Amino acid sequence: MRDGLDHLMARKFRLGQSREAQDMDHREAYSRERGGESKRRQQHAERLETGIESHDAESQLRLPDAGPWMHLPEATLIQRHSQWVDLELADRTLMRATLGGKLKGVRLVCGDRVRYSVVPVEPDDPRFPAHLPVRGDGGSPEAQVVAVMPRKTLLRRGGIDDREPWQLICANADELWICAAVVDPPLRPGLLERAQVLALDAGLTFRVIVTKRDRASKKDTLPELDPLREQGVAIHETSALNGEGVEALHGLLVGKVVVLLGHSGVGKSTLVNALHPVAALKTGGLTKFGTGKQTTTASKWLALAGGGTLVDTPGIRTLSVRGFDRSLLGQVFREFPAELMEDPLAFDAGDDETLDRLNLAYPERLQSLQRLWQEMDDRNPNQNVWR
Ligand SMILES: Nc1nc2c(ncn2[C@@H]2O[C@H](COP(=O)(O)OP(=O)(O)OP(=O)(O)O)[C@@H](O)[C@H]2O)c(=O)[nH]1
Ligand SMILES: [Mg+2]
Repeated sequence: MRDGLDHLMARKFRLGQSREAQDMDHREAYSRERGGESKRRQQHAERLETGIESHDAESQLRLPDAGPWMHLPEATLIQRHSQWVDLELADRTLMRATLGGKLKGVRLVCGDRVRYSVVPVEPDDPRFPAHLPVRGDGGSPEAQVVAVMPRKTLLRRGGIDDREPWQLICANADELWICAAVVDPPLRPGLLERAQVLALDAGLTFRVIVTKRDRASKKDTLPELDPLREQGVAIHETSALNGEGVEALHGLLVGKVVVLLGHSGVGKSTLVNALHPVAALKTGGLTKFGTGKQTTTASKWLALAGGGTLVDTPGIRTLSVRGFDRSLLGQVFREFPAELMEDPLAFDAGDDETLDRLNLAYPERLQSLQRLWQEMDDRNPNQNVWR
């Protein structure tokens, strides 16, 4: 230490600098460094903006190799919590687990098939409160998830900016059922098209479930569904209250993993309870504005006695399609002519002459197409650097 100080003093002396001069040096060096850093930030932002550099959004979805852990038992992740996850084991019992260090930075999602090892936990471990369902004789054997198996499918939605390019909804599902109430809450424009994009991207069968049929006369239908009906999308009219159409859904569920998606208050959890009374999920009423109350707060995987699986999800306001491939839109807006699908933004959706010339069956869908087209390419680079 002494040597080091001597060395510094000697150096200072050699340089012949006063303390003041040295302080000046430091300040200058500091501001030069700061200047360099902000320049680097600026250059980085420019590179992102011009597309020279891009965030590898897919890298966030990559899973570490599960190979070394294949000797461990496999389970399904049925619900995520902030600190732990709930697993359903092969014998259908539940177990609470933490995530192993190897999975740091890996985003797990409801429906993931994981490998776990059983670990003894201290009874006072706050991550395992005593009132939680514990498997076995109450001796608190719990688990640690150490690996995630490759996903058969991955249902995801676009994130807000490049720091979180994807928000994961469910892994290993087969079908996406979008729920829409025939009356309250109203269907937001674009929700159906967006859900269709998500289903196409994940390779899931897409169905529409119209709920609360008992609250409207047979004549009342959702006009937004007409284009989908023409495309041959399956639309199922149901009422969880009087059981209409519920039995038919049982048949569709056999051997399938189905994700229910829709606005808050459309009756997703009520439908799950009708199909699977054991679930006894909490359901909520509607606000005075006819919107839902965000009753369900986390996705939950529910294996049915009949062999299928339902995944109940929290209500959504909208679904971002940021980052999805524009070629998917060709299948969603199938009725539109090819010239329109090449560059939808080249057409003025507010111009009657253009609309007459294009002779569209559902001209109101042009605006929706344009919005989705733009959103898919929305890079929002300024939010993704250094925050
Ligand atoms: N009349 C009628 N009401 C229904 C039906 N299904 C659901 N509801 C009512 O709609 C309200 C909302 O139902 P939930 O099942 O909590 O809706 P949710 O979609 O799960 O809502 P979030 O969990 O907030 O996303 C409740 O008051 C239900 O009783 C139905 O088929 N008929
Ligand atoms: Mg719910």
